[in-house]
Amino acid sequence: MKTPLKVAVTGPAGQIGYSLLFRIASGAMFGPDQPVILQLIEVPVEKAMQALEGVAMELDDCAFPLLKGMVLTSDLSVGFADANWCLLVGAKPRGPGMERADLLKDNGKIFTAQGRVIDEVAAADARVAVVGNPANTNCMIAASKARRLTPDRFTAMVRLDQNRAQTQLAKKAGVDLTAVKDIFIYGNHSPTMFPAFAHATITGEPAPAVIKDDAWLQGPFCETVGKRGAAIIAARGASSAASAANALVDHVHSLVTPGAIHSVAVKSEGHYGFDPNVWAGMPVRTTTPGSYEIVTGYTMDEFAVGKIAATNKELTDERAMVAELLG
Ligand code: NAX
Repeated sequence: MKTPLKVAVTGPAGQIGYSLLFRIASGAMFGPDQPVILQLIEVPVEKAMQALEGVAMELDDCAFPLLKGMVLTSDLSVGFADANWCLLVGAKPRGPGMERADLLKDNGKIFTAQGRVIDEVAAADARVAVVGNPANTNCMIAASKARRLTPDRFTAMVRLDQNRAQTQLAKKAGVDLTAVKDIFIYGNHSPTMFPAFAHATITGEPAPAVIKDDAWLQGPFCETVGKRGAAIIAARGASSAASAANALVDHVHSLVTPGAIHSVAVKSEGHYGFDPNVWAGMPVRTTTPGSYEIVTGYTMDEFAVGKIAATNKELTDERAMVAELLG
């Protein structure tokens, strides 16, 4: 029997949490022979902690053989203690009339505290995956608080956008989903993101050659992927949760699977024209479990360069809005 992994999750009583925890405990994230201990961190509000108790009761009632323990807490230093993975899902939602700058600042404070405590108490091999929005910038803030853990340990999720783009390409081409490969997301997890269709393949051929509709690829395709979150809110009356949880399972699973090539928001280090110090989506290749290298060498055409410049600008603007929280 392997040693259980300690998996800290913030926002476990929320929508995404409710779809996520059961998948982690069932083995979908770390594999069918990897036991886990869930360290669940909610806000210190009675209603939230009570809801968390209910979720924990349901996890008990699933009798998952891999679930070796649960910690329910609102104390960051308890929740992140010795954690191997820190999944930062909880965040403050944007309220009516709230400016984006205020949302950035309010969430920035949350990720400042979490980054600091993770750096102090998490395991030596700790990895962090940020889902709470604005995910890229929250991740940058958390990473900026770390002195022990290097920036590459901090990633933000753009996998939901990759999954969305893959499905849209398959539908348009009328092929099975598995025929679509190498569709990667560049930039911010926001409508400015760029799904780089020119590098995607469909049954081994370049996607544009199969789809033969550049206007659709540059227009409705990019727009559908970029605004899918809003379309789901409009249809469902609530934001994407099960698909977001599924994408986080994919994000982490790919990061622990050597050889996997997938979209992750990482410190750009200047690749693909991004500011070196923003967290931007791009393709990475997992090297050893938890570690990765940025896949370089994709050439960008004029359209792609313009899209990347726009999403990079949004990321640097976000950084300017939280400048006082960094470092
Ligand atoms: P919910 O509002 O349903 O749940 C959030 C939970 O987080 C609540 O239980 C709340 O009490 C808790 N929470 C808030 N602040 C916390 C803190 N400081 N520490 C611990 N827990 C805290 O939101 P949900 O639908 O689960 O979404 C969570 C976050 O994911 C949001 O920020 C949302 O915008 C973001 N998303 C990110 C996506 C991505 O692809 N990166 C896609 C889905 C989702 O929209």
